Amino acid sequence: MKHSAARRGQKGNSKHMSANVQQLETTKSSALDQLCVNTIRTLSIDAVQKANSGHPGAPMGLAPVAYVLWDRFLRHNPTDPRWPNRDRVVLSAGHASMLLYSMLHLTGYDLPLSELQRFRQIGSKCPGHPEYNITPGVETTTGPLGQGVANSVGMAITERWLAAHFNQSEDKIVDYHVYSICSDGDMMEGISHEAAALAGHLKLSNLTWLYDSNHISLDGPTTLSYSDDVESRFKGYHWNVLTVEDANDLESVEAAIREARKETERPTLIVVHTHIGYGSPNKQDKNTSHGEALGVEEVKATKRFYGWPEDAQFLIPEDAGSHFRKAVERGKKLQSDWKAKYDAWAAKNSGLAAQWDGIMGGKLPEGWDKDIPVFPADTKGVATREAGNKVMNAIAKNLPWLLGGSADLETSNKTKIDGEKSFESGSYGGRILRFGVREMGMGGILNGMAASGLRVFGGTFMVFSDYMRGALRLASIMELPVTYVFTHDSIAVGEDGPTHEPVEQVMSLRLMPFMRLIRPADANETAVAWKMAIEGTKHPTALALTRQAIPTFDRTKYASAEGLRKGAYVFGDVEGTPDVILIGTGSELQLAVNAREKLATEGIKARVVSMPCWDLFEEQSAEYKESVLPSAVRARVAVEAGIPIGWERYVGLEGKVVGQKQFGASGPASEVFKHFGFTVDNVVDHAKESIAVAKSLGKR
Ligand SMILES: Cc1ncc(C[n+]2csc(CCOP(=O)(O)OP(=O)(O)O)c2C)c(N)n1
Repeated sequence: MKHSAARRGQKGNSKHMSANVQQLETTKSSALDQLCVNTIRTLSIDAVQKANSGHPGAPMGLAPVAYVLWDRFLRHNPTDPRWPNRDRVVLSAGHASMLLYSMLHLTGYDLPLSELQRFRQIGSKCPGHPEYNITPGVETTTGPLGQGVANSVGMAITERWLAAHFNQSEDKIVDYHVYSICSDGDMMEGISHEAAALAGHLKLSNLTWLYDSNHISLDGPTTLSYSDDVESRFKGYHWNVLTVEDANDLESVEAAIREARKETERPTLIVVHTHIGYGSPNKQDKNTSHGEALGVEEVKATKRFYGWPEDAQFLIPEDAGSHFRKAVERGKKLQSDWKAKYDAWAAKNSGLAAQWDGIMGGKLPEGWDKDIPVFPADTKGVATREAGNKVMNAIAKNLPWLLGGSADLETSNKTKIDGEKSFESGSYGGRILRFGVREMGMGGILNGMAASGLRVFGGTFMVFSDYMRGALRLASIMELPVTYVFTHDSIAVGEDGPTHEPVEQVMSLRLMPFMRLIRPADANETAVAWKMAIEGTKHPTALALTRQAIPTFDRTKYASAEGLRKGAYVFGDVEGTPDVILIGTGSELQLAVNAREKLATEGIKARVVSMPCWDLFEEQSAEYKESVLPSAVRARVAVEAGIPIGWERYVGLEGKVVGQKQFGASGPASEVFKHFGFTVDNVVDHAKESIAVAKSLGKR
């Protein structure tokens, strides 16, 4: 325990608040500052104690940092948390959520004390970890360590792009700063390495990370597993690196942030040395202050140390409260000054202003989809990744705020926006994002961009979607309309072999609530899939696209590709009740179509259903579902070159699945396909088997 040093600026433990205020010594900061810092600490402690769950230690250590940041730097308007030019704060160490909730409450956001008192309870605006869309002022959902800092890079990229796109030499309407508060855990996670490296490369000087260096993580001291030279690491990433030796020294914290704000070439990392559980006689500097309430007696002892009335709960001393609330008037003024600038700018730049309103209002420009092509029938066809490129480009032409790129697989993923520049330092208006081989980073960055209003997409091989899974999950939780271009979507990858051939990925993405996995069966379904992805403002969309050419179906012979909108549709039918239903997705629909023809020569009537998106199908009415998959027909076969588990949902116990139960193999794609049974004959055999099983049970 280093209480003698830690007590700096404080003494006395009188039970009377007014007396305490007077007794607080002011060495480097004022008594009011100390009172405010301790208000943040005690609110956080009390909420965790009341919930008997949560993480008090980090807010106790970080309170001075948060105080200086909000009090002396942050340009925000608590009465309009969505003011577009506000500074962003991302609490990447989401477990320290009470720090953020305390700041939002104290500075006047619509987050009443009663919500803090219901911390971690069902329906509270103060859930265990900060959640986007639940709490006003929370910029992104955090908790899975490392994701928040990656989001902050996406937000900083967005600011640079908006500034390049909208600011005019005489009128600048975009100039916000992005801060992220992060912890040892954030620093250890690989995603922070990827995101930091890219931020340094892009020279994002509008980004500052405040690193809570307290040498403690969940299991104990960080020395158990962590000895990175963080300063050197970030210098190696071309960051500006600053150090604050003592977080309680408010002036040092302020000086460091001021320094960061002056930087014009590099993002800044401020390593702030803090004490986890600061002020707790028995838990400071210990992991016991990390993940559980301090305990009733320890709370009292800690409050005594702060010079706080030990029995007071959720106490906000009047002086502290009114000081924090100054943020409200300050914020209103900041926003109204900005609005005047904006109005002058908008009067001169009506076209840009319409785009700005579109972005900020989540609206699409008139005619955004007018150039999407219709692909002519073609038996040889085109790979859906190629078709996807054409469709995406047709959209990008009329949707100026569609940005995207790939994790170094542009030529494979076909994600290039034609005629556009790359987003690079010195050329921040480019719309092609170059993530490098950083899938995890890409996922987190895309989320930060989408949360800032831009429409974004990112590509990699389907098999590497696993690397991005944490970010995909958060996009789904946050309901962000990110589009993922996952090409090479089956064992038809071929020669690269099992490491590059997705088997379980397509099905596993269907498991993720809110994620729309769409596996289009030809070029025209790809066009509708992209349309759905862009029209939607809530769902992330994972497009599963083929490497290999597949036929573009003749839609005069088969149903319209618009059927994709319903998730599944009758693609080719028969007179009367079918003997069997063949369900196909993506590149395997052609097997179902050809099997249908072969079965017809034997007098067996097969209906073909194209089922590119389970989630969309599940949203349809019972009548519609029955019209596609009539319950009277039990003989069914699903054909998909992926793990079969799950297809029972649609083929039932009498049905069969032509799927891929094991990892793939290296060889020419067509050979690999045949080797694992993806042939018309095999589908026909499965259809007959299913018919036999159904018949044996007295069903059709
Ligand atoms: C990706 C991920 N892995 C594990 C966890 C569980 N977890 C929460 S906090 C934490 C470590 C805490 O250490 P640190 O980041 O240093 O925070 P501090 O203890 O200083 O508050 C862990 C492992 C998590 N939230 N996210």
